[in-house]
Amino acid sequence: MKRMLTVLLGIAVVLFVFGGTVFANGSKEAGAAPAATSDSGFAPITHRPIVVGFSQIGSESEWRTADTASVQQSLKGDPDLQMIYSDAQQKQENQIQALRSFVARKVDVILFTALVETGYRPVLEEAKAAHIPVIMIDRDVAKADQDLRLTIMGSDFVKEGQKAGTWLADYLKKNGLDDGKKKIDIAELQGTTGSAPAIERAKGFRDISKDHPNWDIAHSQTGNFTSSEGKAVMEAFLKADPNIQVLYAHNDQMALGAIQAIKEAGKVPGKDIIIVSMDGVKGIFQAIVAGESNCTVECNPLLGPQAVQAIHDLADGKKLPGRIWTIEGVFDATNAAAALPTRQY
Ligand code: GYE
Repeated sequence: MKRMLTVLLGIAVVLFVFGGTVFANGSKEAGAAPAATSDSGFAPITHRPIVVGFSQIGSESEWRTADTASVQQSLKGDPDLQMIYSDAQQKQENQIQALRSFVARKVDVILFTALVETGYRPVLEEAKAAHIPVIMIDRDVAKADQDLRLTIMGSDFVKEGQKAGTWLADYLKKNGLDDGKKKIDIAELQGTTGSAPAIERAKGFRDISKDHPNWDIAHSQTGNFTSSEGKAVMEAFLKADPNIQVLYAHNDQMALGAIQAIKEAGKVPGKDIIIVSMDGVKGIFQAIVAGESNCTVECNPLLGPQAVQAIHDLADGKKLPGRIWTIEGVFDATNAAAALPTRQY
């Protein structure tokens, strides 16, 4: 009796698997009945390859180069996936056009890094109407538009800003540089105006600075996340104010440009001006080890494996978490040299 049951069960499993396979071959175009929506709200993807449109913002920094390479390599390295890549070259209109072309080509999944937080709603609605899931990677859209994307993977930029502020408070205190009364003159190089990391890193830092009434963010301007603009803006800051004591840069790339400007102004970066920035790219590790910069708050760009995992989970009909965080650290003169040999970006 038991054996009979086992045999019957075996036949049922074979039929189920075989049936599934036949059905899978039917794919979208073959007129198969639309698959039931899964926990994610989207139909499981049964055909192969799964076509993924990846809309990247550009190549403004070492961080971005590492991020693009990680995502591209992970997608290309997976035989189940086929990537269509688009580089918006820092122009929102290019990005909207790319997203629209992904919808027209009926890709299975869109991977999307939003250059700035707002302005994508109409095209995201088009993706939704076409039942194409949108997975954000790195930079999110604004809260009001988050109903149109499935999930976001990347860093907590507010927390990064807080980590920078906390590091600075500790450093100033430890070195007897802040008595809580005398003004601390701070310059801020912001990231691309309207982008999630610029908005949130500014906010996170202020969450800490508001508890230090003598901290004065006397200068704040965008350096667009690039070394050249970081340098130019820092030059202007230094011309206007020779008393700047701290530079808070929203990424390492701008800090690296600013270090040049500080040197050219006859000052010593890392000493005359304390520098804290974000990302954790090799260049800033080297600068910290050389004493020319002071702290970097890590922001991990190696998001490719996570992206591939999310696509597979989605294809398998699993529910994706609303937010997929990356784990990161803080590096200064106490630990940068030890970590440098193992840094991957
Ligand atoms: O910090 C910066 C880049 O969006 C987190 O963009 C990313 C930021 C990163 O160009 O270097």
